[in-house]
Amino acid sequence: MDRCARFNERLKEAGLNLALIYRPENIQYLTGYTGEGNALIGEDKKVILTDFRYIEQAGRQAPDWQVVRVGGDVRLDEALSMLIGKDQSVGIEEDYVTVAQRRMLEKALPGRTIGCITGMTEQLRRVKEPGEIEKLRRACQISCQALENMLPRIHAGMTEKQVQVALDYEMLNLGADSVGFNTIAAAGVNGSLPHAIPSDKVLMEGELLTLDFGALYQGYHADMTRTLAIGEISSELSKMYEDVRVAQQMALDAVRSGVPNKEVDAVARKFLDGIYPGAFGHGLGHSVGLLIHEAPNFNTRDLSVLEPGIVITVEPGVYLPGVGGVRIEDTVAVTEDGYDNLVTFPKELIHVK
Ligand SMILES: [Mn+2]
Repeated sequence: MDRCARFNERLKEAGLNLALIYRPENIQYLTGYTGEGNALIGEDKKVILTDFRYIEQAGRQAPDWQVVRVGGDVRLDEALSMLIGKDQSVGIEEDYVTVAQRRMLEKALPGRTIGCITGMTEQLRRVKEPGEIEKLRRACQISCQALENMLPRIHAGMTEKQVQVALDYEMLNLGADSVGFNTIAAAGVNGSLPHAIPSDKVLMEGELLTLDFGALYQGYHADMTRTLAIGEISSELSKMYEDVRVAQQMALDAVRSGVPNKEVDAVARKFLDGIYPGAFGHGLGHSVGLLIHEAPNFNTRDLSVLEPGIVITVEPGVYLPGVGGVRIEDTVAVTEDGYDNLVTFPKELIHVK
């Protein structure tokens, strides 16, 4: 069954005739179209509503969808009042649509029921199709190759920002559509900030350098982290690296279909909390796809169970203020009896000059 058919089945179960989609990534998932606008979907309806700038693009990317031009002479509310029957109900993503947009709909669609489809498309997006996994694999390959290419150029004396630019350049040069998110390059004491913003700080001998980055490829996000050593580092930092590497491997070993997500988180957490109490303060991982952060997650609260086709990160870390930090992250596709690691870059500690 194709995505639209599966979506329509859920829509029917929710007792709704139509859904008006606002989230760009959900529009892309259901239609293939990546521009601005809305999608209206139902049993006998596949309509993309957009303005002049995107009419041709929508036709190319979503050939079996009707494209309705809005803007200019035709307002969105007028188009919707014609497309949605007086006796029909329509669902919207209540967690995304603004109050103003909802008021517009209520005014444009008198008498129609406006229902909620929050999470309906996201539910379908949890398990990736083989074609999606291959796009994620390509995104990860580009990211791994980018790091390999720029590794010989990393050295003490350059700044975090210079590292970021070099890594981003390599990803784009290797065919990434763009970077999937702002690259993190955090050296020395900045490494204790899990989401550090690259600064003018100069890399120094004896420091760790955490690189968290990922290419965007055909809409799909890679996510990987490696921590490198600048020259020789203290035994304290070496041990910290090794402990995180062991925790990451323990978590990977726990990944397989049927395992509760929070159990995978617990494996790494128990190990790291035993050595560095409170120093691993974030979840072990998150799914990736059309967004960099998707459900399900590896954390203490996620109640779901792993299934084949879930693509999720495994990224334990230790963060010690004033000392630094280590994080190691792979993106893996869950399989029946384990996982397929989409990130192939080695994890033995690499010392750069
Ligand atoms: Mn991540």
